[in-house]
Formats: sequence, C-alpha cells, structure tokens
Amino acid sequence: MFHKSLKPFPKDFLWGASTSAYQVEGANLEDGKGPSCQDVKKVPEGTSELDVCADQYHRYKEDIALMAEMGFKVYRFSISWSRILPKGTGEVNPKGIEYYNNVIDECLKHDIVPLVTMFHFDMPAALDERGSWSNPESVDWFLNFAKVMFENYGDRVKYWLTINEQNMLTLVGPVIGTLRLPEGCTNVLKETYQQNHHMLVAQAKAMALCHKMLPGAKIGPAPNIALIYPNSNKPEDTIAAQNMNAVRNWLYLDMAVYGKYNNLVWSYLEEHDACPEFHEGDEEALLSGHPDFIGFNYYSTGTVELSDGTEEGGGDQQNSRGLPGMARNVKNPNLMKTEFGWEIDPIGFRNTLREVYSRYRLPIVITENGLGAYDTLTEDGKVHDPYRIKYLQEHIKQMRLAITDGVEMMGYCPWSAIDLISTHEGMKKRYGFIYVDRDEFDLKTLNRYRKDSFFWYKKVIASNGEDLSDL
Ligand code: BGP
Repeated sequence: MFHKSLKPFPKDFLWGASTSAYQVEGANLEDGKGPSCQDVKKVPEGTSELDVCADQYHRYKEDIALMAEMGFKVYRFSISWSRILPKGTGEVNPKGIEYYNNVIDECLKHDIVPLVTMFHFDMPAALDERGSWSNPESVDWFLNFAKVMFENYGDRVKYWLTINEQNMLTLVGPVIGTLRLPEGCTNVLKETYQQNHHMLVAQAKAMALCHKMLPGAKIGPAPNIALIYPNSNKPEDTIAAQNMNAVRNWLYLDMAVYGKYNNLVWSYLEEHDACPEFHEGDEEALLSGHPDFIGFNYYSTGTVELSDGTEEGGGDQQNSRGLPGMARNVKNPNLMKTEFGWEIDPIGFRNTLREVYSRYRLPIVITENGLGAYDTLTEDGKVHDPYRIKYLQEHIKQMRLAITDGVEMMGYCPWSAIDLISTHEGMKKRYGFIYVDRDEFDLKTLNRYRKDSFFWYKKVIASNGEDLSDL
C-alpha cells in the first residue's frame, strides 16, 4: 500500500530502550540475591560469566542519567526474581526491594516511564531444583512473585510485561540456558509444552491479578514475533508458513488475548503425543487474563518451505532450523545479515506489525529490536556505529509506514539501552547506544561512552521520529 502522506508518531509515543536484569546488572550474588538459572548454568565457551555484566547494579544512576540525556520517555528493564525473593518463594530480600525502588524512583525523577518485565529468562535456581516450570506449583510461585512486585512497585509502575519471549523459552530453551527437564524425562516435547502451559496459565493469572490490585495499570505479554514467509508460491509452502507462524507466533498471542490454544499447534501436539495436561481451573484461568496492549520483540522474519519430516529442530532466537514435520527453514536471499548471522528485514517489521495488529487490534509496544555488532572504542573515546544507525533508521521508517497503515503504536524500545551480555554470544555482541568499556574477560574501567547512535537517537526522540537523518 502506498501513502501520499505519512501519519506522525503519536504525541505521547514512548521512545526508549530495553535491558534485562541478568544481562545488565551484575552483582549476581550481592546484597542477598539468590542465584538464578543463569548464574548456575555453564556459560557458552569463550563468553563471560554473568557476575559483573555492565555493572548497572552499582551504576544505575549514571545509566539512567544518560538515558535521560538521550530524551528517553520509557526505560524497559526486568526485575530479577531471585533478587527480591532469593529462594523464589518465602522470604523477601529488603535490599532487593530497595534496589528496584531506587531504579524506579531514578526513572521517575527524570520523567522516564518504567516499563517492567516481570520475568526475563532468570528462574531462581532454588525453584529450578523444585522442578522449574514443570512443577504445577510454578503458577503459584509466579503469582506470589507478581504480588510482591505489585505491592511494592504498583504505586509507581503503570506498565508491566509478563514473560519475555516465552516462545523462545519453549522453542530454544537450551540455547538461552533455561530448559530444565525432570530426571528420566522421555518425551521432551511434551514436557516442554507442559512447562509452556504452566507459563501461559501463570501469565493469565498475573494479568488478572494486576487488573485487580492495580486498576490504573496496564499489562501485556512480550514474545519474540517474526512473521514467517512461504519460500515460494507453491501452495504447500504456504501451509508450512502457516504452521510455523502458528507454532512460533500465534500460539502465544492467541493465548494471551483469547485464552485459547491455536488449533494448528494443538493438532501438532496431538500428533506428537505432546498435548499439555490441563489442571483444574486452568481453562477458566486462561480465559480470565486480558492484556491491555501487546509487547513484542522483533529482530527479523523467517522463511520456510514444505517439511519432509527430516529436518532438525532448534537454532537460536532468530536462526530457527525449522520444525520436524511442520516446516523447513530456508535462507531468504533478499535479505542481508548481521555480523552474527541474523537476517535483517525492516520491511518485515512493517509486515509483522500489520499482521499482529489486524489479528489482535490492541496497541503495540516494541519491546526489542536492534543490531548486535562488534563495536570499537577509538582512542579519543568515540564509537562510530553507522551500521546501527542505518538498521534503526530503516526499522523506524517502516514503523511509521505501519502507523500510516492504521497500526496503533504505543512505543519503541530497541535492544539495548546500554551494552550488556548477549544471551549466548557474550560481551562481544553489542547492541547499546551506550558503550561499556569492558571486554569478554577483561573488566577494564567499565566506564560509559556515548556511541554515535546515542546522539542520533537523541535527535530522533527530540523530533518525535520526524528527523531520522544521519548525524
Ligand atoms: C532476545 C532476548 C534478549 C536479547 C536479545 C538479543 O531474544 O530477549 O535477552 O539478548 O534477544 O539476543 P542475543 O543476545 O542472543 O544477540
């Protein structure tokens, strides 16, 4: 669709950026914090431990001041479950509560809206030992954690996100370091979807609880959504794309919005003897949670063709290898790739926004989008990252086209506000507007430097998205 003129970004559009606790904070066992699954996992070969990260725990004031300097309207960060509940349930850690009070107050001091992710890949290790999401009690553990957050922060936090990338926890959990299977588990797919089911119920109940406890607050999910293209106009490739879209994307949003399993996914699970068991009250619980908006992370699209059943599953968040019997993943020759092999598809961003909005008709906030790259700090303290500026320019242009198409957008939070540790590629894969002076294993000064993209994004925010030009 062509437009004669473009609609502007909404007046109160939330420009900002994102981080997550286990990737940015460090201080992973300090001030009473219990370990999370991320602290006890074996980190991928050649990548940093997660004990210091960007050291935001000790430097949040400086970091938030830099975000304010860029003009941020919103900061998306996550609360570490085991920082406020070291064992996941039971005793609350006052120091942990205090830390997030400070972060929230610091944001508000600078007129930055806190957008809080309740769970970002960091199950308390103590709960992993009790069976993690396989244990039906996990729903109550999460609900209790939600209650503690709502009680302590609900007076100031008006926007909440439930579970970051639940679809990736389910599809590529081992890559992120989150999948715990009970000993002797023989049907991994069934167990994984049972865990997924518990997360879905936990999410629905948390949304309902939020509305009950905090009537003025808004809450939504935050999956990783990537529209899947058919590789050709062969009708069977469209079947493959529909399958993959259902398993990767719509299952999660259909559940959040309608409280019902996607029929294609259910049939896939039936075929593999992997349907999750419903416990008493689950059906009603799933129907009781209603998001106020949809948050999603967007990095790229995917392309698939007909499956012959022989492909392997797995991959990482963006490089899916397909789903046996459902779809075979193929490269899209029309797209460039990042230095780390993820396809770049700005038009796919518009496609994805249009599709999500027409399916669910809820306002959308982009909770992640960005370019992971090797950045270099020059001797005079600069970081020239025109590649990142270009990536963001292209995506913001497409977001504006989507707005003109009629998509209701609330905000844009690229990944990431500041350099942090990647999910499985360590410190070397940087995303931030703010450079952190450290290497994979050498912590150096941990000083902060403004990248070129910092100054560029400041200009974008000041013009409410009108000025995307180069510096
Ligand atoms: C998303 C996660 C983030 C983040 C980002 C970039 O999947 O929600 O935690 O890390 O992807 O991924 P990576 O760090 O693997 O490059």
